[in-house]
Amino acid sequence: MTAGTATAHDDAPVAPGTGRPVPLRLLIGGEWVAGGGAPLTSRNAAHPEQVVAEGAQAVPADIDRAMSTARAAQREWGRTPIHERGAVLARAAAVLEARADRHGLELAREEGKTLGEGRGEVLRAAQILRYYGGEGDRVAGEHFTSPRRGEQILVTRKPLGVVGIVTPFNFPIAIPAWKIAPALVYGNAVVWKPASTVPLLAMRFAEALTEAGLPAGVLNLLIGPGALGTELVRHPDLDGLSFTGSTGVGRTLAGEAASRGVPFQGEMGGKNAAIVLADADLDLAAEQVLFGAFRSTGQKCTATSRLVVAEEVADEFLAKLAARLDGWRVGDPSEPETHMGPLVTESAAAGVRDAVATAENEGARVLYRGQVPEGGAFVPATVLEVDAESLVWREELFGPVLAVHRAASMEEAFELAEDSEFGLSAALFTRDIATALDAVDALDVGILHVNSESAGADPHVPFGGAKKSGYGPKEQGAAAKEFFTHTTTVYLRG
Ligand code: UN1
Repeated sequence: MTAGTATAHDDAPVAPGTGRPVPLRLLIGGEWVAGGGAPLTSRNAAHPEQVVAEGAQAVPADIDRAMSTARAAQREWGRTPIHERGAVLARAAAVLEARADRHGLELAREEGKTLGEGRGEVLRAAQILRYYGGEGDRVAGEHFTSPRRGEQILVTRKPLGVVGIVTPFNFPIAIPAWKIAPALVYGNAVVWKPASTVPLLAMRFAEALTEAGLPAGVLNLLIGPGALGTELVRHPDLDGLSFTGSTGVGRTLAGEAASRGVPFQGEMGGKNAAIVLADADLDLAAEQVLFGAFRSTGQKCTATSRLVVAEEVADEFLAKLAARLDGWRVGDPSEPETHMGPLVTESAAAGVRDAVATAENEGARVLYRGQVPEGGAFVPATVLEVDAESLVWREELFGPVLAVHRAASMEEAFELAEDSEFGLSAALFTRDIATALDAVDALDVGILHVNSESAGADPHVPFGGAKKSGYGPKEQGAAAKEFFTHTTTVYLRG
């Protein structure tokens, strides 16, 4: 095995925010190469006139090259001891930790989340790499006794082979880490297509792995449009596809994968409720609902987009939330005092503005609307009181919009929270342990937070949704091996 070329470009690193756009490259077979497709320009979400990175996209022929180089590299990588594979991930974690400030700023510029969130996300990617870097020290399979004398039964794990990874814009480095780290440590090779709005951060993640000594061909990065993801899932040589993104795209890819017998893992929409009951600590709840609904400008699949609040405390709670929003500074995310940046693109912002206007025309009552700067893809923090038919109650907007509904009882609150085809996460605010235990039974969600915001996920525990939010095995922790490996059951006699 030979190590790939470490960095994507020979130029000295450009100080983010000051210099020339970073040249975009694809990673195929360990070489950083220019794409053969249409030009791609990655712009600063707050200042669209500033170009963050630019280059040419991949074409379908690049998928063929990436797939065949991945297939060849996987044979040796899959036979490499898991501790050696893990050591590569741990070294990549150290690379990202050393560059957290620089890449955090690049992330804030390219995607639009704040500097603190951007830096935090780079460190989170490092934490995920470290977690999977230690996988060799954990339980690898199972051992059963046999009903027959002189026999034992072992269940061992093997990589799928060459897996496709399709990732969204909203966590440009953490979501790739939580798919690619387990894929690699379990011995798979990867062909990765990140969202075309965040190509620079994708390159940064791939650079960390190549600099850490990942062998050539084990990870291939293809930058390109959404259609490239469809081409990838249609490739006859693919052994699995892991996707995070919109429900519509996820269902299309799941259908393509199913028709070819390719295992599919999909993390899709959410319409996550925060439930604030009358006995809750209202100050804590206001802080956490603020974070859940408006951090990352509401662009998390785990964001709080619905609020169910007990009637008797609703006015008091909403006043506390509005007071916190008054202190929320919206602006350029690369300025340290900013709390909320723009949406990822102007077209994403236009979609959210349209949805809010439609809801208002249909009778939604505006409880709060914040200020935004001129220009850029900004949308004000918006709180709307709605009925359960409203589109902002039912559809995921992926923006800083909170739909509110009052509840007359705990039972009604749980019913309202359950009134969604999605079931990714929920947050419950109460001081009563019996109510919290009732919620564990009543709420059909993949992740339940009691007295904390609906977003957030630790690397060592399962992540994923119930109902229409998820498809296939869960992600992260030990759950990730359910997707990235298959079992061989060995009936062993001497
Ligand atoms: C988080 O809640 O911190 O796309 C992570 C998403 C999720 C990740 C959420 N898959 O937003």
